Amino acid sequence: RSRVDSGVVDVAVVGAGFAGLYLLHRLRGLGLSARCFETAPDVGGTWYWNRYPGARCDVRSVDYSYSFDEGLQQDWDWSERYSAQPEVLSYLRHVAERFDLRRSITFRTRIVAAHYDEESATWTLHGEDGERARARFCVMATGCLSVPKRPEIPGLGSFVGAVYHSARWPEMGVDLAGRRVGVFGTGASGVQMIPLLAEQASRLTVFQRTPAFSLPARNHRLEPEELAAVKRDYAERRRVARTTPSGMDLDSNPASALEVGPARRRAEFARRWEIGGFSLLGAYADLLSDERANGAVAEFVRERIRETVKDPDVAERLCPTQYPFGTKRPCVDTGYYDTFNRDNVRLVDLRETPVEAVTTTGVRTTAEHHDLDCLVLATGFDAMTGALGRIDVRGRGGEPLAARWAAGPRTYLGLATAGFPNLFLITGPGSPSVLTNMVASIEQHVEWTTDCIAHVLARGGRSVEATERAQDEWVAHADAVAARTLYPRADSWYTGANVPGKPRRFLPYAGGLADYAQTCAAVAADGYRGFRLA
Ligand code: NA7
Repeated sequence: RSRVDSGVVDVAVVGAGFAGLYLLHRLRGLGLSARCFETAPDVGGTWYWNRYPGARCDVRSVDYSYSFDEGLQQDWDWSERYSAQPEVLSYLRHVAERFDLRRSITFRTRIVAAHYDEESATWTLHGEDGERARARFCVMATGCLSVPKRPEIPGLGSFVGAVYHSARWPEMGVDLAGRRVGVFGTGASGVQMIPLLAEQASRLTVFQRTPAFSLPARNHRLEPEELAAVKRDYAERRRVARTTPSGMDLDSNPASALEVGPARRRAEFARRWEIGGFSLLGAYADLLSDERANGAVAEFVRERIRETVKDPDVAERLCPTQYPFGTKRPCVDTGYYDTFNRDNVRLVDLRETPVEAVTTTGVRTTAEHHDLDCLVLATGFDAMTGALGRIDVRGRGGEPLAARWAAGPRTYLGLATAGFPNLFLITGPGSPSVLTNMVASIEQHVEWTTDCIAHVLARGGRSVEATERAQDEWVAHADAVAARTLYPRADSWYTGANVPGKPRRFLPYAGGLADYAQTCAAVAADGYRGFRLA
């Protein structure tokens, strides 16, 4: 904190996760001064906070990593196909050391306000403890899943045992041996931790509101030969990834699922189920746009659940039917469905027996009282807009961002928003980000944003701002693209439906990373079309 610069830097960056770290590196390379502010005492962002048992990436580590530096990708050895949180965090610490980034980061500083002053064309950032910093540009690298969401359950505060949220898991870990544990949430976090909680707890009660579609990770240690093969061809692998909608090579089949008969379709689904991870998503081009194609893959997954879970009643309750397959990001698990064959695990279906209240000693549903020693909340996040919404951002004329976005966020390309000059968002609403390999999206955003800033400064410009018109067009385009898919049908954090009172909008851009990146490049090549440069 003592190192807060009282002068004006070129760029202020908020957040020191994957996005913030690369921003610092790139800005330095462009000869610009930058200061980054981070709430946590260390780098890592989402990988700093999410320490729950089983936390790991759902994109292969060799792809869920920076591509910008050949030396880095050659030197770093991932130990597993999907690395666990401690390894991803070590990687980000390594990146911070390797590129000497820590000296530009002010840790333990939560930014609570960012105000633009038109006269000086600068942003002033305010920290929670009175810190102040001024910068010509402000880049929000605040993350899409960084504000944990607790469930609205009456009595939660009265529970006498410990309550842990997945995204605020204690650094020391938690000893659950011999304890009766209840877990709320069967999204990605719940699905990853439930098998491990079941191994530790004397009894595990899973309170499920909506079942997830979960795909087998087929996680394994990466043998030296496998890793060497990736590294031999790393540049090409990255190049191919950048041509895909998801920022990772899923060996996507351009054909429709309806072009082939049921037997061939099933064989293709089965082949990809064996490969594991998101491979199934690439089976046919219309899985996320055609109801019948989607119905076929959804039923295939439900068959795998019924095949794995021995009690048919439990299996049926674990089968998702409430939303199309893939319209919530599928989970990638190790042993999730098998866990429900254990004697010490019980599934409570909250659609049948809703929770009435958390009591001092457990959870009371409409059917019974469950005595518990400890509660785990894997109940997700106020996603995509949550972190930004907690900062008092004011643009031209002192206008608050919250007012502008009262009916839902509006951006141009997910990167900028009209009325807020010199403000950029990394993986903001209206960008493909959360539908893709996040690191690939982050790299594209960081490169575009820093190039734009460098362009403005090189021309002696003071400010750059998205026009209302370009923003309206982008929002209309993003809505039209989403409407051609099944995505908007799910109640999820993609639509804001998991946060009471949040306006319902499909938040990410469903047009895919490759096409989106091309659009962004064309905008830049056209002299930053849709932006007003002053
Ligand atoms: P998610 O995917 O938002 O999952 C949250 C889960 O918590 C989901 O199953 C919710 O059920 C459940 N939930 C939320 N509130 C309640 C209440 N009040 N009662 C019962 N159950 C509740 O968050 P995750 O952390 O798992 O994953 C987020 C992303 O991180 C993931 O998509 C990956 O990209 C990485 P619901 O579906 O709302 O009925």
